[in-house]
Amino acid sequence: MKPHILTFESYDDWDTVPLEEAYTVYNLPHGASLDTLPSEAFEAVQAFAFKGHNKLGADIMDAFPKLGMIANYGVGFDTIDVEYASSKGIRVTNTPDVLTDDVADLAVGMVIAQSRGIVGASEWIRSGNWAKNGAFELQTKVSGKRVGIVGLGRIGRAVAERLQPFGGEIHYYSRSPKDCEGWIHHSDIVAMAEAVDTLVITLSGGPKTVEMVGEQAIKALGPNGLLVNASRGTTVDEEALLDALETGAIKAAALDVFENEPNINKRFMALDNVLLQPHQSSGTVETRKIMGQLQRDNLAAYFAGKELLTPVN
Ligand code: 8YV
Repeated sequence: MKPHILTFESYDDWDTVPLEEAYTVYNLPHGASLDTLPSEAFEAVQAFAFKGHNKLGADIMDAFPKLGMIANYGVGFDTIDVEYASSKGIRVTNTPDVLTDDVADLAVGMVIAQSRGIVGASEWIRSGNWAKNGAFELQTKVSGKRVGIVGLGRIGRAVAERLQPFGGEIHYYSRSPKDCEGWIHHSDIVAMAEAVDTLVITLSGGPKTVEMVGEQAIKALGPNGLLVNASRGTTVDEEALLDALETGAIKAAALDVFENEPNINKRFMALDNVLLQPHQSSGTVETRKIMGQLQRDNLAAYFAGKELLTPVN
């Protein structure tokens, strides 16, 4: 008999087909509550193929007495109560490394797009402004600038490596200096924000990093500063960021993540100095296929009693 699993949100066919070949699959679509599942699912499900950014806590885990494994589709697992899972002997895995390039690519893309006004420039043509009113307003140079990376993990390092050839300075914030010659270490985010033109946030989510980039750091970037967030919305004081964007305390922001996704703060909509992305940094066909494969490989290892490939606990 095939093991029973519960998948969350929706998957593409390249994931659904192999999942259904290997398992009896129940699915909890986006926004659906547990009551919508058939009653036999609760006793049967042994593992979750988890996806999305909703909370996964004790209430959901406890509803499935045979649950032994949560395979997360994503590197970040801040919405999963890993401590509770561990206390119940439930193993948790994630999908690190395979999405690093994509997240770093998008972060750098956001730096360039927002500095050079690429989205607004396209709109300038479509709206007929180029023909009617002439040249687009002058933008901000990217090369040679000082960039501060908040959190020099796998993704932060990949962002820094991509930006290094632009010839500016690379600064980074981390608790202790890392092995990266030529990059400037800061143990204080506010001091780093004062020293750079652009701040790129690549922290992991979770309670330890909540609003780590606070009002002071945002203001320290100054009126020519650009803030880019490719981590989690929780890492930034979003109200302070909105205030700074509205008053011109900083010049611009480019954000792939928000506090309340997908129903983001409406104040963002009224601002033309913020580039908005719908949490899509790992969202390429190539990477999503590999993420799905790694999630399935972890599930397969669990059911085969083998060592998990990318365990979190
Ligand atoms: C999501 C992400 O997993 O990996 C992460 O931490 O935030 C993303 O890759 C993806 O959007 C699916 O929800």
